[in-house]
Amino acid sequence: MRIKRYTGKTIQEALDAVRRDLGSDAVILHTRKIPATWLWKLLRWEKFEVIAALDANIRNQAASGGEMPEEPMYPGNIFPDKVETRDPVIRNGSPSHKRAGADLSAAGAHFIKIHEYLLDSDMDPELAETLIRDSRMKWREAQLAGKTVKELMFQQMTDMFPTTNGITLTPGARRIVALVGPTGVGKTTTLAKIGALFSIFGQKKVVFITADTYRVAAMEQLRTYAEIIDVPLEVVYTPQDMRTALQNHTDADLILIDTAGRNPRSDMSMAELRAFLEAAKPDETHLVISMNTRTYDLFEIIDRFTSCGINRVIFSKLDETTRLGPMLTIVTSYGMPVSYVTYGQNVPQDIRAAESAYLAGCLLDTEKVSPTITHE
Ligand SMILES: Nc1nc2c(ncn2[C@@H]2O[C@H](COP(=O)(O)OP(=O)(O)OP(=O)(O)O)[C@@H](O)[C@H]2O)c(=O)[nH]1
Ligand SMILES: [Mg+2]
Repeated sequence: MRIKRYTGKTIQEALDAVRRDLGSDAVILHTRKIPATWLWKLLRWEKFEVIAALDANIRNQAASGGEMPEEPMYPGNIFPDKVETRDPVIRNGSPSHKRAGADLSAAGAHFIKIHEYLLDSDMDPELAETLIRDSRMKWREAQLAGKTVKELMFQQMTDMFPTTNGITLTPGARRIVALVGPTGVGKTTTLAKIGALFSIFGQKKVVFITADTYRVAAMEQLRTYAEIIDVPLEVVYTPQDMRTALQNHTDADLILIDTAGRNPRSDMSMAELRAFLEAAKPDETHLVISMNTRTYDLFEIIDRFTSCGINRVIFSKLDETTRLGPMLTIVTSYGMPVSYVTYGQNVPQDIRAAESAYLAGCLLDTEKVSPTITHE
């Protein structure tokens, strides 16, 4: 099977290139408008992308009513029984190579469907392509080891997700953790969830510090959580206040710092945030990003917050989207590990320490986002 990417000033131009190169049997996996750079906007340029595949075996069988799945498959149904059960060799692994041709074709159909699914999940097309290509290269070996296509893909993705499994405390050492991010992504709620996990379930000495003094409501929000969870809250107005607050709690196990939501495009507000963080010297700075943010904006957000020394990412609001592909795009592009994921407004239930297999499962829709509280 050949999978290739084509671009053109119009969709038609890209499709014509597909037809010229792969012929009219090519399968269109994905089309999209490429987000415009400022220069393109200025020049009023537009660019479109088409990902197409050609698999001679599959097409031949489709023509004879063979292995090609006829029905469209949607997220949540990417591993339909039809393909799985139709080919027991692929499902269970095979001791012989007698049916190797048929196996490859059915597996090829499966890979195409998974590729489509990954693109639908908003994963970066190049990453999706690499993932499929690498998996196909490992397919024969995996098949001999008794793996299904689904299991192979799952393993590939699991290996690509760096995670920290939440925050780890060292006995006798205080850990300072700051949460930063754009407005409204769930920083304060997430901070309350983490605080509750460590304080109530982990019996650790937790202290909240908030540097978000712009809105009375913001302070009240964290104060309410602090009262419910029964942990001290320090409100700091200046970087000097931050230093004093930290000196007041040298015996804490975990200091959780909430910050005001920042517009990453505002240099002044980012400089202010940096001043607070320089005073706090956090051991960990987690960037909270909401999964319902447009992919293009996600990159700008991360680029801008990099100046704040972020070294972890928290993916929030997983419950508000079915398109989770950007999670893998982000961690592979920036090499930044995921610490937590959140999937609802309930404190403290709707949070989970991030594990690679869980994230790969979410992405492949094999793992339902679960309300299980995990805490080491
Ligand atoms: N659906 C959903 N809603 C969430 C999640 N986390 C937080 N929220 C909601 O998102 C809204 C904003 O949450 P906050 O915690 O105030 O967000 P913030 O980042 O602190 O906002 P600012 O301080 O204003 O920048 C609230 O209504 C939360 O209940 C989540 O994982 N899923
Ligand atoms: Mg907040």
